[in-house]
Amino acid sequence: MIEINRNTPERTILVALNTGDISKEETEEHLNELEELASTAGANTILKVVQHRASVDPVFFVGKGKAAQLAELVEANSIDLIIFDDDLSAIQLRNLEKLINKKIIDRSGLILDIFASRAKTKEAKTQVELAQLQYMLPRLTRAWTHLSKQYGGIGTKGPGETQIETDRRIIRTRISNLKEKLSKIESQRETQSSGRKNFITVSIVGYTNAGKSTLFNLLTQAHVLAEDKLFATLDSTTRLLELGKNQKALISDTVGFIRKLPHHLVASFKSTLKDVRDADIILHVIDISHPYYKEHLEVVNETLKELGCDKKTQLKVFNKADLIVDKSIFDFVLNKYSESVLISALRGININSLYSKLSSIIEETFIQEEIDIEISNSKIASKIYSLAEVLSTRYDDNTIHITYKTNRENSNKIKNLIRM
Ligand SMILES: Nc1nc2c(ncn2[C@@H]2O[C@H](COP(=O)(O)OP(=O)(O)OP(=O)(O)O)[C@@H](O)[C@H]2O)c(=O)[nH]1
Ligand SMILES: [Mg+2]
Repeated sequence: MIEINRNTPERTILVALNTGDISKEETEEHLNELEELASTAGANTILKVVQHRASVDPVFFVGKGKAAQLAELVEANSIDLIIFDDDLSAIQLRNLEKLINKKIIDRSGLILDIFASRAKTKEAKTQVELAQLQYMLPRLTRAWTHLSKQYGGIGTKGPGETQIETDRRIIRTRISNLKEKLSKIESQRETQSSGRKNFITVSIVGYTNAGKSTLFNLLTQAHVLAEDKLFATLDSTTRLLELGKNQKALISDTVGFIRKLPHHLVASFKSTLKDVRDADIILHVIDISHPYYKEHLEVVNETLKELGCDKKTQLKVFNKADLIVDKSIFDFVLNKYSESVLISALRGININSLYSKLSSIIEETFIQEEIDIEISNSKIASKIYSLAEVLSTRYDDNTIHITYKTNRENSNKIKNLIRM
């Protein structure tokens, strides 16, 4: 595991490579975000280095000259740690470590480290450990360099390799144990959530630090930790949301997204993200005061796609409107994104408009229907209970009249059941 000493901030250099696919300003913004991540992990950024280069160097990631320059900067500035904004291959990592002789990590390693230090529940801890081990497995060459030093360098390939093989075997066993543990947690969740099917479910998603937990607390009087830090929330919390007109929904707050979120992390957070995958409606919170809010919005939509949630009904909630000086941005946003609302979760501005939008989406998404089934067909009746909110049942000779409310997808399922 990557250890970052949390007592004395490690003096750090951040490195980005621009291969011409994004602008200079964007690279700068990516590095600023990396600096925030680094500071969340307890590192102190001393220098930021950008290299403009047509392609990634397979040997050192940056060019050979740049790598040598990094080694000099490390010496001159007593640097402890170098963080690369993109993922390094095992070979690049090994070569850089040999050349620079300091701890080197990449963005994924940094994000995993933050998740590891923030994880509180058994579920989050298991998920993070799984992602960390999967990330580590192909990078075990570091142990080789470590051992080769211990045994005296070149010619010690034998013992080094044996050690790596042993380490790999231990890690693989641990990975399969963790996967088993997670699938148990997932099936427990399945049982817990089966009682929720009668409710409409709303899931708050968004870029990290957008204000999701602040909004969740405001809507539900919950006390989820909300702070000006990346990844303050790692778990899911669900509460009842009362929207008036007898409308009730279950709403959940969950972990935020970020660009270049490690793939293993998304995969192993599947059980935490179950609320998002099961949701009827997505409340997508965007920090409109952030200069790169449009990019954040895209990143979140991409991640939702990865989770198979891109077709769900989505209401965009542009938050932190209180920080906007140039009000013309409001018109722009409301024109560009039709299903959207502008609020300030912190100051409680325009929350009524959010309530009424949400309420009308629920009205549109959920249709009320009535169906008649034969009393002997009680199996279908119980299926309807699991697919819809049953409003009333009336018995009449051999028939049950059921009135229910459900979304279109489940409504079609019910109709198919009757046809069978
Ligand atoms: N000015 C202003 N600040 C806000 C608003 N909403 C949230 N914040 C602040 O933004 C910071 C992040 O808020 P959170 O609610 O923790 O954000 P989050 O999206 O849950 O973040 P993570 O869980 O870390 O992904 C906190 O310092 C909040 O006080 C708002 O409407 N206006
Ligand atoms: Mg949060």
